[in-house]
Amino acid sequence: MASAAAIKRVDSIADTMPDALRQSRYHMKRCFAKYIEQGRRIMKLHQLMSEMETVIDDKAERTQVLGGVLGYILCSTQEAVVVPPHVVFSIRLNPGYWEFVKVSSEDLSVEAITVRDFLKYKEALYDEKWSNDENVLEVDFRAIDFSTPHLTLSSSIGNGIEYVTKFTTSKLAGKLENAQPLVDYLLSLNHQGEQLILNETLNTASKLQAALIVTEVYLSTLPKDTPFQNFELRFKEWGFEKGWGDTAERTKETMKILSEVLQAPDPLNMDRFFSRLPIIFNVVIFSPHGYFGQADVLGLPDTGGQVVYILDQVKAMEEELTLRIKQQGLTVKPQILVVTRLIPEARGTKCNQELEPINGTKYSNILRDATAKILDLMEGKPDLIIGNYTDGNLVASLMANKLGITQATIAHALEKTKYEDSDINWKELDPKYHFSCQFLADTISMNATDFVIASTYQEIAGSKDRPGQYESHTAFTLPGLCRVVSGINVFDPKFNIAAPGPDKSVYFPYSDKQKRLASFYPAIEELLFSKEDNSEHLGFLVDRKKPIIFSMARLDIVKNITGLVEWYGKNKRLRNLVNLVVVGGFFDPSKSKDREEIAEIKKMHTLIEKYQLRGQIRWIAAQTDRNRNGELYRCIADTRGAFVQPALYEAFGLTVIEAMNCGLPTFATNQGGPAEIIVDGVSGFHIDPNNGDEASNKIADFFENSKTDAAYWDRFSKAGLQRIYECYTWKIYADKVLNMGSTYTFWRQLNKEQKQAKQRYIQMFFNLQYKNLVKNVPVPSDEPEQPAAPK
Ligand code: UDP
Ligand code: LCN
Repeated sequence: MASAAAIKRVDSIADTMPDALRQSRYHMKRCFAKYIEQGRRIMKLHQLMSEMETVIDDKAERTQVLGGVLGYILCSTQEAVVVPPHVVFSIRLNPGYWEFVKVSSEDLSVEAITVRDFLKYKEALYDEKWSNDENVLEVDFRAIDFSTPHLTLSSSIGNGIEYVTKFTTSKLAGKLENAQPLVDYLLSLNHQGEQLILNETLNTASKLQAALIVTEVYLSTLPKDTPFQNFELRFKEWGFEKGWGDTAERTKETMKILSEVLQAPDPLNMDRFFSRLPIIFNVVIFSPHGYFGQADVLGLPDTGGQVVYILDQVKAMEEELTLRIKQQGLTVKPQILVVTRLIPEARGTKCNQELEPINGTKYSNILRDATAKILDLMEGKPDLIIGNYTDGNLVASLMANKLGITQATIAHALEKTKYEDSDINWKELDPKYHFSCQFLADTISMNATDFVIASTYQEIAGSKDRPGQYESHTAFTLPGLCRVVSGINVFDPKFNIAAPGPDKSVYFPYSDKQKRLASFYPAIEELLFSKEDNSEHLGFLVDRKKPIIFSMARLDIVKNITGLVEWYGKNKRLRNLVNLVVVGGFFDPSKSKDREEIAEIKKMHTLIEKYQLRGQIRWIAAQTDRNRNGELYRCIADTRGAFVQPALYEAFGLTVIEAMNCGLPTFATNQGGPAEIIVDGVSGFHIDPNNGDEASNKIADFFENSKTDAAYWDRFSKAGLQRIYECYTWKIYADKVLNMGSTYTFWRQLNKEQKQAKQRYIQMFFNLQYKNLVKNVPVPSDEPEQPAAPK
């Protein structure tokens, strides 16, 4: 394959493709003739390639054709629309960079076309009349994005806060007066009406600069640990209020950082200064999806990793907020409210309680009600609103706009990329999944929000070969409804990566012998090895000396637990080496109300019979006790086993980091977040869920190597742990997210006009289009469920 170097960044595809086609003119003419043979259709890359293979059947010739620029362009193609005599390509050379060209199969001429034209060709295959209508609704968020600076390098995507700090710095640079917006912002800081940091005495940059110099000298005369209260009154007279620090030393440091910023703004000091400012005290987190509770909910419909993520996130943020507020010298108590649905029929959970304190926190609660109650409980407005998943993000956007508060969104998983052609096919899928509402709600909230928290780079901008989840909202079309020519720009500096971590008190290494929860051993022994089937487990393990390969997930199609069972069933070598234990769903399909789950339960039974797996497999029903689950991972590690996450697509994959933090060598899908969590062959292994033979042989190789070399297993166990310590901890997360909260609160202030313009556009779209669309979604009842769009 040709390298990227063959195409210079300045050249467009329309510039380079004609020459490339000319060089293989004979083969290309035949290839394009083949492509148009079947008439109008959409072709994906694998179809383009396999039809090319039938035309150029000589491998050496094919390699030669694909070896040049042409190969590079073709392999970067995401899809092609065949409209004889033309083939229209959408090409993505780099994450975030798309080009569209129209190639004539007759003379191989190439014409650059716009994204709008590309979408029109595509949608015309589904609804030609609508597509040709000049007056269809076009959504174009780029048109109102007139002043926010954007990134240009694919490699910078996801580092938004770093660039926002740089952009802010340059806005404030130059003359001292340019720093006035910062002074105004500092003057606006308060907690429930009590002024913080500055008062009106210091209302200009020059007054502030002079006062800081004098005050720093004064602070140098005090013992370092002098409490702020000792000089509070004198400070007030000079124009300084509380919030700089708890001691003379910390106050002096913070002042020094601000002096540096005023002298010559630089991103490093700017970032340090904002991380110290008292901006965030009260946070509201929206999570209306599924059953939000602290016990007995995991495994209920729509209730998976998000709930785990949010509860762990609250603990980490409360801890970090408490520390920061103390260091700011304030006595305020932080408050975090998780707002969710109150479910009267709560299935034995606490989801019918209006207010429930969050375990492991002092000041955080779950609230199952809305705005007025929030203002009441917090005794004022929150400082930051965080949305979760489509519904939570939309509600958060509405409330943040209403109250004028900084907003963050967390997708966990966007659904659009999980189902091929889900946009263009929306009419067919809507009765089941309501994707039209979901994709537009996602697009609204990702535009409305001040910053986006993503777990991985791939979530935003994908990888070299696969577009990111957010990136798939750049342009799409819902024929008959609207054409989104610019949905989101992944180069917007609002995108940030802050990955979650495992709860270390629950998922700790198997080798931490003193911490192990021995009280669970009898139950786990029963769960894994007892001989009789019951309502909690099915199947048994004859040879208990073998290591165990383990997987645990909701029993959704996309989780592919049945795929793993089939790979195992087919691979004799693997079956000889290890036993298989899977946790997921339950055994009686008539008890499920979820179509996908029912199908998967039936498939599990069929596979166990088909491959005669009894004696080598243990299927355990969904588990809700996190502490026992932690011990279960560790007991699997005791067998010197491994964790396997075989999903067809996984947005992030909490089980992957939980297993790794228990010291369990981990094999995880290369489709989605796990591809980034694990460095293949170093901290674990990637497996291709679409190539079961290769995946099961990779796992078998690992166990063969571990058999001949005992250190081999240990190496991967330790490297997995190391990876989590370095990159996936809630401490790193909370620190990053609170810094974002502070920085983007100032940023939205600096870009007020732009923000307002966008908000007006969003409101119009929401009121005229979205509200009508939502009316078509039936109110859920307790009837058999539509399969929830997976979480
Ligand atoms: N989980 C669980 N019991 C189960 C299945 C899953 O406790 O039977 C937990 C698992 O430990 C993890 C979360 O649910 O914390 C699943 O999160 P993940 O990100 O892997 O997938 P999601 O369900 O969010 O798609
Ligand atoms: C939703 C998913 O699908 C998972 O991949 C994530 O790990 C989980 O949410 C937490 O963000």
